[in-house]
Amino acid sequence: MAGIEYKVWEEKQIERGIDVEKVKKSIKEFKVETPSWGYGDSGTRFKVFKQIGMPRNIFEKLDDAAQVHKYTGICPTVAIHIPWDKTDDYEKVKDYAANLNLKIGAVNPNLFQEDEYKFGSVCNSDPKVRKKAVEHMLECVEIARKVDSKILSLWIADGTNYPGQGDFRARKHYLEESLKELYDALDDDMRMLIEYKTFEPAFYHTDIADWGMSYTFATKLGEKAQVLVDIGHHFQGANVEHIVAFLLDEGKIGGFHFNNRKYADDDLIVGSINPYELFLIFNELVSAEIDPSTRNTAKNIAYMIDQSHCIEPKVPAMIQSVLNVQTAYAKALLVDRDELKKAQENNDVMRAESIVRCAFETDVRPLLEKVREEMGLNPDPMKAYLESGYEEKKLERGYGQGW
Ligand code: PSV
Ligand code: MN
Repeated sequence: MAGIEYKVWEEKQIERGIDVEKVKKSIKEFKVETPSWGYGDSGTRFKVFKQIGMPRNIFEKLDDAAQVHKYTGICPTVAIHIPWDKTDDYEKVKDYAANLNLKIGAVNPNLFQEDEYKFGSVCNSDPKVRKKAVEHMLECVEIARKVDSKILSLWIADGTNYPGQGDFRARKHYLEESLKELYDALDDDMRMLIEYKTFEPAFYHTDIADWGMSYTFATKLGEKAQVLVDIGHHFQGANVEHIVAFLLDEGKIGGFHFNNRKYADDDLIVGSINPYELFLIFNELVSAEIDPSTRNTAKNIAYMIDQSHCIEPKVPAMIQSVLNVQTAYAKALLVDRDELKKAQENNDVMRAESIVRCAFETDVRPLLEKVREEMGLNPDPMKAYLESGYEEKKLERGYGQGW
């Protein structure tokens, strides 16, 4: 059935001048990381609803991540968060992952959960606290070496709640000094990604509030430092695709975190609230993949789902997220780039807008089913997973570890 539909679909795209084989190749090459913390219990400050069958340790988180990779075929790496995933044998973690056909991806230091960090970690006015935070980041570099990861992913939760509480410029200097220590400890083939967030957990100011600040820190540090964009970390109405395009052009975007939000950093399933925004972000990414001047940067972006699900069953929520990301990417590959360029050069506003929207409105399900078949996967990953019995088997674990 999918085959017949696909033939019709393919003919239509070829008529439009789309190189379908090239599109399929790009979809097969596209990979997205999943986070270890997306598989355990999570919640809000009001309540963590415990689910039965949650992982009790990093190994069981990897078991769950392996299911996502098994059915989607595009999630071969898993990000870890220290100390949530702390263990005394990282070799074992690496080998365990390898046996599941996985690798460890970004290593995330945790600079927000110790009591000492009440007034900040690397921006704290107390040098002892800053030292502790830097040592933790250096420990994460060691861990990255052990698990063979090349990426340190930094989200600094520091900020203040009231005017006058902190000295903005002093805190900026503390941050620069701390990041420099981390930067100097990186191996030549490692990168550090600097994430920004406009708000939360601090409410008056955050020390890395937007992409311009991340960009400034990364630029001062050097080539191994890049900006990480997380969809949920902007003010309402921010044009995330423009930020992405700008950073691509500067060769300074190194990571991207997917999620969706309605009001704040809600960690909803990516593409569930604003699929058009997701598509427009991919539109910029694909356009940069084709352009020789930005291709290298675009091809080296570490893509990751960054969602801690509250009420959703974790593995299905992750599979759905991955499928939504893949769908947006596939649609962006169908934008008629030559026609769009012509329309832009002619200032043909209506035509340009309709070319972009037309790709978004294209049903890519026949294409994705075909690609999955060619990858040896079930064309319907969600159904295949739900029928596999894994969700039921997971219940034998009882209650889990939390993050
Ligand atoms: C908190 O906002 C956050 O979601 C950041 O985006 C980090 O990437 C993640 O947690 C893990 O620390
Ligand atoms: Mn993030």
